Amino acid sequence: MSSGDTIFALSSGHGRAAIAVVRLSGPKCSCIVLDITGDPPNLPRRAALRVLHDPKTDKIIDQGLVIWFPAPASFTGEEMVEFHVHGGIAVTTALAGTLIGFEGVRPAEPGEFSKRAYLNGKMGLVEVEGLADLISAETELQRLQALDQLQGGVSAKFLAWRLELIAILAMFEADIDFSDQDVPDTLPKHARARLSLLADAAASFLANENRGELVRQGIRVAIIGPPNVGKSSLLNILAKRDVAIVTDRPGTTRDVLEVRLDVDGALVILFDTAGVRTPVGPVEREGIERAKRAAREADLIVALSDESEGCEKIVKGLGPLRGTILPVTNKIDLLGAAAQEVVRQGGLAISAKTGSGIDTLLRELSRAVRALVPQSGISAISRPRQRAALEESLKAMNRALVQPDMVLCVEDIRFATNALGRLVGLISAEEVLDSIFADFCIGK
Ligand SMILES: Nc1nc2c(ncn2[C@@H]2O[C@H](COP(=O)(O)OP(=O)(O)OP(=O)(O)O)[C@@H](O)[C@H]2O)c(=O)[nH]1
Ligand SMILES: [Mg+2]
Repeated sequence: MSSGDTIFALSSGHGRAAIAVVRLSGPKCSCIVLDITGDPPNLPRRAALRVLHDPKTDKIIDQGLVIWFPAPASFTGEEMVEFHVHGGIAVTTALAGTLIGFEGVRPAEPGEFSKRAYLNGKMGLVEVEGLADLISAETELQRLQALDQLQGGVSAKFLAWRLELIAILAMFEADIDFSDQDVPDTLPKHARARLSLLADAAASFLANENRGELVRQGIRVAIIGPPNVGKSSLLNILAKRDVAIVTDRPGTTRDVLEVRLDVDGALVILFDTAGVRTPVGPVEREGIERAKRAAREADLIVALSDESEGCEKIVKGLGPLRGTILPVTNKIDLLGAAAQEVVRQGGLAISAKTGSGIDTLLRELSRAVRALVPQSGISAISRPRQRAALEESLKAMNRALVQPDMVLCVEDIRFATNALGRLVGLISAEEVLDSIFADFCIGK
C-alpha cells in the first residue's frame, strides 16, 4: 500500500443520517472531482453544489456539496476533497464503489488521514493523540483534556523542556571543547543547577501523571460486599437502568458487570461484582475471584453492607488495595433505628430500593472523584506512551546529575533530549507510529 495513494473514507458516522461526509486526500483529488462532477473544483474551501456521476457507467450517484482544499492548506497537508452527500447507506456505498474504480485510489486505513497530517508536519504526536481522545471523549473533562492536548498545551511544555536540555547540553559541550586539560570532573555548577531544576519539574509533573490517564480511561469504582446486600440494586439505581439481575437469592451475580457514568464531567466506570462468601461450586468461586480482582484494580471501592452483614472482613481479605474505600450501609428502609445510628456517626446510609440517601452517596462519589482528577487547568500526560518517554528522559537527567565523567554526562543529557523528542514526535519510529494510529477510527 503506497503512501502516495489517494485515500478516501466516510468521515461522518456510519449508518443512516441526513448528511454524510466522504473525504479524500492525495494527488488525484482534482481529477476525481472533474470526472465525477464534470467540472474542475470550485475555489479553495468554497462549497459548490454538484451532481455526482460514476464516470464509467454515467449513472447519477447523488447531488451534494463538493469542497476542495488544495495542498498544503489542508488537514493532511495534501490536496483534499470533501463530498457532502445524503447520508443513506446506499449513497455512500455507491460513491465508494465509484471512487475505488479510479487508479491509485483506495479506502483509507484507520488513522491514515491523521498519520499523513503528522508526517507532513501539520501536527505533533501529542496533538494527534489529543485528536483521537477528542473523538472518543464521553465527558466534559475528557473533552477539555483532549482539546488541551490537541491545541498544543501539553506538548508546549515538553518542547520548552527539550529546548532547555539543548541549552544545557551546549554549555557542557562548550566546556569540553574549550577547557583542554582543565576539564572539571563534575558538572559545571550553573548547568548542573539548571538540569536539577528541570529534573524537579519533570518529576513533579510525573507525580500527577495518573490524573490525566484517569480522565482518559475513566475512574474505576467497584461495588464490593457480601451476597444479597444490594450491590446490583445500587448499580441499577446509579445507572438509572435495569442493568443487573436482582433477586432475593444470595449469589445472584457471578460476572463483573460494568456501566459508564458521567460524574461531574469525569468518566466513572462502575462495577457490580459477585457477593464475597465461601463459594458454593466452581462458578461462584470464579465469580468471587473476579470480584476480588475488580476490587484490587479499582480506584475507589464502595464497600456495601446491610444490617445483617458487615464488610470489614471482606475488605481485609482482598489483599493490598490501591483504591480508597467508601463504606456504605444499604437497606435503611428496613433498618430503622440502626440506620439512624449509622447516619449519626457520619456514615453513609442508603436505600437502593427507595432511593433514599442516593443523592448524598453521589455527592460523596463526586468528592472522591474530584480528589483523583483535576477539575481545571488540565495539562497532564494521558497515555502510557507519554509517561514512558518522560520517565526515560527524567532517568537520564538524574543519571547525568550524578555522572562524574563529563563525556558520559553529555551522552545522558543527549539521551534525555531525544526521549523528549520522541514524546512530541520530533523523532519517531515506524512501529510507534503504527500503534498510535491503529487506535484511530477510519476517516480520521
Ligand atoms: N428493602 C430493601 N431491599 C433491598 C434494598 N436493596 C436491595 N434490596 C433487595 O435485596 C435483595 C438482593 O438485592 P441484590 O441487588 O440482588 O443484591 P446483591 O448484593 O447484588 O446480591 P448478590 O448478587 O447475590 O451478591 C433483592 O431482593 C433486593 O430487592 C434496599 O435498599 N431495601
Ligand atoms: Mg448482585
